[in-house]
Amino acid sequence: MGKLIITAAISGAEVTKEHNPAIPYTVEEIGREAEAAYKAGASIIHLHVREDDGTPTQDKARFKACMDEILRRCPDVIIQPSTGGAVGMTDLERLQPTELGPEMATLDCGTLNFGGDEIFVNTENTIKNFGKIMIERGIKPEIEVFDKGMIDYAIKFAKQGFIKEPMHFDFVLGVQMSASARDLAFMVDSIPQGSTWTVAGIGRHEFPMAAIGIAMGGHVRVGFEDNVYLAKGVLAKSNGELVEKVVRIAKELGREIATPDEAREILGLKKK
Ligand code: KMH
Ligand code: ZN
Repeated sequence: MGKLIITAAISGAEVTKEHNPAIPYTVEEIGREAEAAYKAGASIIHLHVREDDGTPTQDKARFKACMDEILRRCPDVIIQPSTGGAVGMTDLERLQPTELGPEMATLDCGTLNFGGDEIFVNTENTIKNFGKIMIERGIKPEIEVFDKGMIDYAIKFAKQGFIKEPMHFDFVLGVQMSASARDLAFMVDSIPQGSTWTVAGIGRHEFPMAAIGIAMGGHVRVGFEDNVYLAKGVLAKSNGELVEKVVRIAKELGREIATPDEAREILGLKKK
């Protein structure tokens, strides 16, 4: 089996210091958490940024400050800004970090329920527009899929020229769709041959999904955005601890960890 790419979703937009005091808000905190994840074995940092008080923002200048700080500490890491941002943001707000020309960015391929009355809106036109802009700006999308229909959208929009192939998918299981081995196998079986994939299990599903994903030859995302616990009732002290746990599982299952440059090769990224 090939090497394992670990993505660390270090901050998210919804979790707060009330969930876990280690959630990073400031530029310094973001940099420190990215470094902890990178040193533990993460080759990709999936990035949301905040104001100092924790308010989620897609402000380009704030992204630039955070990305500069991350690259100062982890010069070769792959930074993958979110274009999802937080529920309720406009498309124009959400697209701001793509102006910085990152190697990757997320492309959410459908609308979904996001808890309570919240709906995370991604219309067909939004997806197509984001896809087109990413092609123009030379950014490899990570296709965020929260249920199987979003894979079908990605395939349809790739055929129409809005997404380049081979595609890289992130299966986010445990938000709208359930998270079981059967669910993951169904998703993997539904993507085009030659695609790459990562699994992000939400909450208590994080490590079971990681273990199954590693055994299946896929890649893994962990981090505070998805889960704040190291084990039941034990808050993680940093994203580094979550990545370390995945590295331990991978070692037991015989998967070596990819460096950022090895991850670039696997994903077909051009280093910028
Ligand atoms: N915060 C969610 C509304 C992404 O990063 O692209 C969107 C999200 C997905 O986290
Ligand atoms: Zn995200």
